[in-house]
Amino acid sequence: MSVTDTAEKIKSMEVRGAGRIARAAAEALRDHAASVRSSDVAAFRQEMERAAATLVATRPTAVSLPNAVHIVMAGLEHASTTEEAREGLIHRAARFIQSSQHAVEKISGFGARHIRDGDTILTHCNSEVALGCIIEAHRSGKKIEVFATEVRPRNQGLITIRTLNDAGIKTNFIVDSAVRSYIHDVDLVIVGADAVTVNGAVVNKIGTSQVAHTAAEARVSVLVAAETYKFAPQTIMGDLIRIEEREANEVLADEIARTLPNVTVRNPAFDVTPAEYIDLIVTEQGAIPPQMAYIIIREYLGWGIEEFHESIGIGANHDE
Ligand code: RUB
Repeated sequence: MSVTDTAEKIKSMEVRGAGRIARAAAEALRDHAASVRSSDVAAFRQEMERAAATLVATRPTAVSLPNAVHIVMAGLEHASTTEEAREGLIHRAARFIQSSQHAVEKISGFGARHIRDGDTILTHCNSEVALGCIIEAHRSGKKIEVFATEVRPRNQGLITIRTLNDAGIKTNFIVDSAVRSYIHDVDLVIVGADAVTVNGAVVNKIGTSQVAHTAAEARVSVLVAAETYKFAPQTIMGDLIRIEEREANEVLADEIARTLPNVTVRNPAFDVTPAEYIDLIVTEQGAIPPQMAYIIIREYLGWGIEEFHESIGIGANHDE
């Protein structure tokens, strides 16, 4: 698919969910690299950078998107011919897509081990990896039941209940505000993530922090399923994750809004759950307490103190 079409589909949420967004961006860069005709390597690089910027600008919160683009684009500046640049990029895109799919499988297996026979699990929004854990537990023969929220305003809960239904899992569908009414029937909360910050806070679909707060009050464990490329290196430098605020008409129809001139609709798509409400983050490298987020950023995203020192001009003292 072209970069423009992919960007449009990500913006309109036809392609949604942090992992799928990341893979769609990698695919678009791969296809674009294959189609750019220029034989001048500098022009090729410039065109790929333009395409990367278009993709990154589509949705501001899911860190998986800039991380995927960064991984696919890495090393482009070292290529001396267009062919070398093209081949390198196509190879990195293919490797990213494959390892992303592999990460989903691994996390599903790890996460399923935290689900016990007879457990009732609550999930919010529609997360490929969170559902992967639940479905894997069911596949392994555990008798489980799920509470899935509706997820206003875009109703991602409908996608979740279809998937659970098709997997043959007993599911209760509830409105978002019913979480506290049912939390004592729940043994474990499992959600996905759009971003994990250096202090272990998890950015996910709006309402996740209320779910986690309610779970903490009821002493129900909260497990976050997140690939390592959802961890946010820029938070080491103090950058905040930007929370996307979407169109008002996702919440209130324009014709009604027009009759209410004193009313402003606020529609943040995501919120931040602090580390203290999260018991474990399950990554493809294994489960970690949220407080260990820095280690993941440093070890698996190649970001850490050296880059921090370079960025503030102290100068790095390392060999690479
Ligand atoms: C989706 C959402 C998901 C995360 C993780 O929001 O918040 O929980 O992206 O999903 P939206 P996954 O519908 O606005 O994109 O585990 O599939 O990456």
